[in-house]
Amino acid sequence: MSPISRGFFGRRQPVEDTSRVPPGQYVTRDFPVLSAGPTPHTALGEWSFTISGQVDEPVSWTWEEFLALPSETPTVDIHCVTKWTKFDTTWKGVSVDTLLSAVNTEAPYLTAWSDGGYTTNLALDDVTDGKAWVAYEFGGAPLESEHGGPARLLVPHLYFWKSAKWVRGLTLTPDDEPGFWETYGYHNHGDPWLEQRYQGD
Ligand SMILES: Nc1nc2c(c(=O)[nH]1)N[C@H]1C(S)=C(S)[C@@H](COP(=O)(O)O)O[C@H]1N2
Ligand SMILES: [Mo]
Repeated sequence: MSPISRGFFGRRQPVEDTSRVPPGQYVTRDFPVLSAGPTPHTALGEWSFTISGQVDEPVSWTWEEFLALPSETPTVDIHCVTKWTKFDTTWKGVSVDTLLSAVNTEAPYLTAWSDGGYTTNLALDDVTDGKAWVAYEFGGAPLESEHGGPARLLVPHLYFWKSAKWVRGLTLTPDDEPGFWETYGYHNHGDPWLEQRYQGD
């Protein structure tokens, strides 16, 4: 008998494209929920999105105004520092380029802040040129609150803790100010391809 039988191949799962799996990650089809605190439930009538800080003039959108902004439908792979990677997630949202075009700024950094008090810091270079969105649909449906609805930041090229759930605004800053997990020892940048999980990596 041949050492590798037909039955063996017949039972095999489809092989993942390993070139899309960053070092130390495994691929999951689930969508795990990871939150540091309770899920906030902000009524859409109370919701707004604000760009403030080092800008010429702060700008705010209501929920209705936000939905009327030009939107995009990115399909992206996401990578959590707890080692799961999920392929081909589909979103709808407004690109951060579109949002930032409403202000004039020289600031090189920003802090994304959320209902519930979560923050995360990002370099402007990491969220511009088509690299980040404020997403309000996942898989063709309104984003579920446990996954950050009504809207969350989506920065798929960095570990998923940078993708702030329940995001309400971006504060432009002259200096890089560590956010929630960055203060607790997570890496400041968080590039999954460089395995920048924790400070010192
Ligand atoms: N506001 C907020 N955003 C957050 C978090 C959080 O605790 N609060 N956790 C982060 C982490 S560590 C991860 S891995 C992802 C998880 O997103 P998910 O629950 O949709 O999978 O959200 C990120 N954004
Ligand atoms: Mo995470």
